[in-house]
Amino acid sequence: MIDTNIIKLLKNSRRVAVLTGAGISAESGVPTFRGADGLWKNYRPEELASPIAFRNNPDMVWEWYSWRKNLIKNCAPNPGHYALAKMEKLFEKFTLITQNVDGIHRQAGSDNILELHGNINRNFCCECRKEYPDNDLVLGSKVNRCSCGGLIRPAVVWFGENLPEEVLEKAFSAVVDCDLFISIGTSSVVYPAALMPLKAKEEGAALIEINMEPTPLTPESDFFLKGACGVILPNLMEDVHNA
Ligand code: BV8
Repeated sequence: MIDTNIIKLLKNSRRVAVLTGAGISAESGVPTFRGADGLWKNYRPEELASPIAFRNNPDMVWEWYSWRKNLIKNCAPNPGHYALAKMEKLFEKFTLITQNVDGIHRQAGSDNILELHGNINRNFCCECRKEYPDNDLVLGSKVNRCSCGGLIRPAVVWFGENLPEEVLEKAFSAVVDCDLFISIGTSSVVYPAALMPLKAKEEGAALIEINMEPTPLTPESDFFLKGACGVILPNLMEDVHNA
């Protein structure tokens, strides 16, 4: 049973912003980054998810993304994704801001999604920016080249790269406008995403965090729901429905 104060908060909120991280896709089989079996266990992020890494060793970086693309292709939405898709319909305004690049929120039926860090299923040429779907490329250990000769990279935001301006602007306007902010399944260490719950709170929003363990955000949260989001979110939706 979820704390009745949280149910009341959800019932009384009109404009909600949600930030998700890798934790929401963990129960779909997508590895997280910083957990015990995380992607960053064997590599430092800068060695793989940065423009310098790609420039220095495009084949190695492309092989890592090919491995992730093939893995994500077999990952389906879990009850946490579906609960968020349902939650979207409860409020006057609902913005789903995600750090995830796996595209699973859209598969689950969410609509107003802001992909802060891009989407692993899209690719473009570093030189002429021509876009390439995965089906036009060879996934594996050799990077692909564009007809112009440029290297083709995944359409994700790497460390040291700016986030897409329009997406960032829309995200921050939802952050300052919301009366409830829910941070779900993120270690809250990657910026500027990690600033968003703090900014929402500063602007007067209530702040709920859902995670398997405390994060640097937890002390700032009004409510911390400890546990798996694939369990907590459906329970939350059921309690709100029955309230
Ligand atoms: C930028 C690429 C301007 C795609 C990723 C201050 C302000 C601005 C920038 C910075 C700053 N300080 C430092 C920076 C630089 C840097 C940064 O934040 N570094 C950190 C590491 C200190 N930020 C940037 O470079 C950003 N760009 O700001 O541009 C600029 C330009 C130049 C110089 C300065 C500034 C770009 C950031 C984006 C990087 N790209 N990924 C890809 O390959 O995927 S980041 C990567 O981390 C993923 O995108 C991921 O989404 C993101 C965050 O990780 P999480 O989603 O939180 O995942 P994690 O594994 O860490 O945690 C999972 C959590 O889930 C855990 O807490 C776990 O307990 C929980 N969990 C697990 N299972 C469950 C669960 N919870 C509930 N239920 C479960 N079942």
